[in-house]
Amino acid sequence: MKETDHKIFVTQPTLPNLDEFVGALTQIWGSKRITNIGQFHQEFEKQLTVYLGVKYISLFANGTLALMTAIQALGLVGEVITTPYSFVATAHSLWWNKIKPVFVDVDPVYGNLDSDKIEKAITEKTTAILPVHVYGNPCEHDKIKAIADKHNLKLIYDAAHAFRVEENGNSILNYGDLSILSFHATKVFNTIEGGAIICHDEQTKQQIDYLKNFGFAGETSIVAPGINAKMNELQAAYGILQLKAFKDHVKKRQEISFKYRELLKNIKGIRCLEDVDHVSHNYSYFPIFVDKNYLLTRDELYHKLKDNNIFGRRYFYPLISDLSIYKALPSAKHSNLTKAKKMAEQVICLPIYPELEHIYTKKIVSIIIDNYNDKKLSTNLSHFY
Ligand code: T4K
Repeated sequence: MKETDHKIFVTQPTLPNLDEFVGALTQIWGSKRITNIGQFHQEFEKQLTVYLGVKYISLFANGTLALMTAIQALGLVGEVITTPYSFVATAHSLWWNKIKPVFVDVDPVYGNLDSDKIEKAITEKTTAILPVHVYGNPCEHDKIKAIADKHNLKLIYDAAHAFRVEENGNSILNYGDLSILSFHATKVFNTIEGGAIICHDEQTKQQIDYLKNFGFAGETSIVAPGINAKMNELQAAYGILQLKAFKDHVKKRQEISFKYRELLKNIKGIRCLEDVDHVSHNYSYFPIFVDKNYLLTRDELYHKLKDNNIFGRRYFYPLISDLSIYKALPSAKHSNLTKAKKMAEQVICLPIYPELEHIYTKKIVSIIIDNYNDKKLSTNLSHFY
């Protein structure tokens, strides 16, 4: 196939070694234990706590069910302060728990909840704060925790993008009362579908384990109105194998990120995100922000890439607060969410995944640079080739 005919998507999942997976499947076929917290589920939880540097982890069928259950486990009601600049599952998880999301604007650089704006949004109905580590970049945890403590609020992090992100050598999954992960096929670490809740004590872990299994505490004892949200044995076995290659995958993603950044750094009207000091990143996404100084609008560039078989994504556009389900909420007004609105209107996530070949990153950069006829940049690009 010619390079020009090949479709490149925003991501492509990495899969474990097939022979090793068949080995695990053979074991599962032999035992006939395929779900309900079997041997692989327990082993994967054990390995993940060590691998991620967290105390307790409970595996889930997906990140959305993990977040819905985390909210239920903390007994949240009323209003929860969150961000409009995220995937819809963040707000939907509140909706499923009959909680009103209160949207607060984001910081204009990384797109995380603006900690300086949280306090103003607290009312007598507020029970928690639900920030998102967008693209895996850590929120301002110290400031947010201080606000939560001062107002006696719970703190749940939607850490769907933050698998193995560390700040000063500590996992950011340890922040807050609870954090949730997503292991969806499009995530930096996948179990096809999957997710997890991270917590700090055995009692909370036990409660979460009950909730993800209908509330069963024993054969005839049901202690809560739980749901069925368990990860099955096949996915857990797949996940254990995925751990082996994760570090190598992050290294490849980092190389691609650095190349994109180097080549795009002098393009007028294109902004990339820089690494955060003292943070070890997972390079899960590569967002660029297109402003009016670029020769095309964001959507023109997005479609131009598409016309050339490059399928980036506008994560996160539209803003959650602009969706028909949420836009009538008082906190959804644009006047309050100007930074989030701007980011949503400027973003394109460029393709990034370990197996993305050099010729395609080169092609993507060329398409962007072709709109900017500067000889110096062509020279710059020639280093890359
Ligand atoms: N919180 C946050 C902050 C999240 O970002 C998410 C999920 C959640 C919570 C909820 O977690 P989960 O319940 O999903 O575990 C994707 C994902 O479905 C979603 O998991 C993710 N966030 C969101 C940001 O992106 P789509 O609709 O953009 O995915 P889709 O199917 O269009 O895939 C994108 C591209 O990836 C495709 O064009 C091709 C490629 N792809 C995709 C799949 C599924 C493959 O090559 N192979 C595949 O199997 O939502």
